[in-house]
Amino acid sequence: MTTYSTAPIGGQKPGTSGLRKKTPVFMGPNYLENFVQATFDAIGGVSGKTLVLGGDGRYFGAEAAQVILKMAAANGAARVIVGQGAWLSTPAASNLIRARGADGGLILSASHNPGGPNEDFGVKYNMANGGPAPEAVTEAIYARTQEIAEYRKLEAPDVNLTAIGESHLDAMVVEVVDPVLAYADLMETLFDFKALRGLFHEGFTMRMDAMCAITGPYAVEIFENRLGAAPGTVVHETPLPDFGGMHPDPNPTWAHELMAELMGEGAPDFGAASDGDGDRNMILGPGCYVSPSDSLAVIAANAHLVPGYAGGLKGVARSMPTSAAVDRVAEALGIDCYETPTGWKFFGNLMDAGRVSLCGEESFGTGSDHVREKDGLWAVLMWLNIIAARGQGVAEILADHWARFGRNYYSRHDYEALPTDVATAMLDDLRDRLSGLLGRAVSGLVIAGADEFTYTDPVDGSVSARQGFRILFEGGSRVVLRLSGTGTEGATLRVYLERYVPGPEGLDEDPQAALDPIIVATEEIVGIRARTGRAGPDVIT
Ligand code: VG1
Ligand code: CO
Repeated sequence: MTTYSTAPIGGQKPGTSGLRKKTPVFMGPNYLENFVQATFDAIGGVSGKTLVLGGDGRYFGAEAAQVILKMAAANGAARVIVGQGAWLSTPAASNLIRARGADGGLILSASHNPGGPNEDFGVKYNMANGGPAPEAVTEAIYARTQEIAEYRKLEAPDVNLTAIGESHLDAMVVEVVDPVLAYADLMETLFDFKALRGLFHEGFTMRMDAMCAITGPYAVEIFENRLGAAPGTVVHETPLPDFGGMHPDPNPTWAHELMAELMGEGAPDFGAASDGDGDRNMILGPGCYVSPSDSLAVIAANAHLVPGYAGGLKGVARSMPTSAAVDRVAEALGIDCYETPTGWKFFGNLMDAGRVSLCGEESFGTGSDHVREKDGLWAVLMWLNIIAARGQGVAEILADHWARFGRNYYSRHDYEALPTDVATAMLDDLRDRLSGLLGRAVSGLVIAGADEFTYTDPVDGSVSARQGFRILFEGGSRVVLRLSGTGTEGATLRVYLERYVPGPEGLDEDPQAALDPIIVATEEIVGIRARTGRAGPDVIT
C-alpha cells in the first residue's frame, strides 16, 4: 500500500523561511507527511524529477529524511541526491541543486532556532534555481495543506544514508553524496586560496565557532585541511542533534564564548561563527564586532579584490530593515541597489535576472549569486580574502570604510515570545495612527515619513504588502518595526534602529548610545514597554 488517507492540519503556513514548528508538532501523526505531500502537489508533482535532500543534523532530521525519501519514491521521483547522514548546509544544498541540475530540494532545518526533542524543527522547499520557494509557491503549498485528503508513501525499510553511493527505493535512485566536497570545490573557484594559505602560513590566527551545527565539517575541510589554519581553529565542530544545548545563532548574545575570546586578552586575528544550517555569519576582529549591515557594505566596497568578483558587481540588494550603508557603496560604484522585504526568497528573481551579484540582511546573512541562499562560510572567506588582499585587520578595514562613507549606526532590539494578541494589537494601532505621525516632533526628533513597506518585484511584478513599518526622522535616522516570521512561540517583535553620521567627527560612539534618541522616540510613538510590560528587549544585536 502506498496511499494513505489523511485530513488537513491547521497552521502549516510557511513563514519567512519554510515551515517551522516545535519538534513534537512535526513528529505528530501525519504532520510531516501532509506538508511534504502538499509541497509535491503544489509544484505539480515530482514524477520523473530529481530532488536534493539534506539538513543541519538536528534532532528528527534523519527520521524525516527517511519519510521524505519514501514519499518521493511513491510519488514517482526519478532520483534523490542526499547528503551523507542526511547532512547538507543550506548553501551547500542550494549549490547541489544548481550544480546537478535538480528540479528542487528539501532542506530539513529550523536554521538559527535551537534543536532537540522539545525545540524546533523545520522543512523548506527550494526551487530549481537553488533558492527558497517564492511567495506564490509557499502560498500554493499552504492552500494545498488545507484541502489534503491523502498522501503517498512507499512501505520499505530505511535507506542506508551512512555510506556514499547509489541504491534504489522501488524505481527511484537514492544517491548519497559527500555533503562537503562540491561546496568546498565551489569556494576554491571564487577565492584566492593561494593567498589565504599564505596568510595562515605567516601565522594569521582565527577562531571559527561552528556552534555544534552543520558548518563544522565544512569549516574544518576548508580552513584547516585546504587552507592550512592550525588544527583546532574550528571549535564546536561536530554537528549534534541538540547543538550541544547551544542556541546556534551567530550573534553577540548566543555566540558569547567566541565574543569573550575576541574581546579578551590574546585574541586571535579574526573570529567568525555561523548558525544551525550554515547560512548566517558573524564577523569579529580583536576587540571589534562588525555589524551585519556594515559587513555587507564592506564586502560590496572590496569585492573587486576577490577573484570571483574581480569584474565588478552587477548590483546589490538588501532587505528593507538592513541599514543603508551598502546604498552609499552602490552609489559610489555607480551600480543599482534594491530594497526587498525580509527573507532570502525575495533576492532570487534579482539574481536570476542578472541584476544583482551581492545581497545581504541585517540578520547576519550575506551572500552572492554563486548560490541562491545566504552563505555563512562564503562571507567568512570574503572577509579573509579582503584581509589578505589589503594587508589590514578587521578594525582597520572598518575604520577606513566609515572614514570614506560615513557610519550608519545600527542595532536591532528583539522582544521575544510576546502574547500574539498584544503584539498584533500594538502594530494594528500603529497602522491606524501612521498618517497622523507626519510632522510631529517626538523627543526632539521630527517625523519626516511613516509608512508600511510594500514591495513590487521588478522582475515579475508580484506584490508583497505589509512588510514592516518605517518611521523616518528628519536628518536620516529611522526605526523599522515588524513581527518575526520564523518563531514558534507567541510573537517576536523586531525593532530596527538606524542613524547616519557622515563623519569625520563622531564615528566611534557606542551604537546603543548613538541610537538612544531614536530608542526614546520609538517608545513614545509605539509604547512597546508600556503595552507589553517588558522592561527591555530580550536580544540586542
Ligand atoms: C529572520 C531574519 C531574516 C532571515 C530569516 C531566515 O526572519 O530576520 O532576515 O532571512 O530569519 O534566516 P524573521 O521573520 O524571524 O525576522 V535563517 O538563518 O533562520 O534561514
Ligand atoms: Co540559517
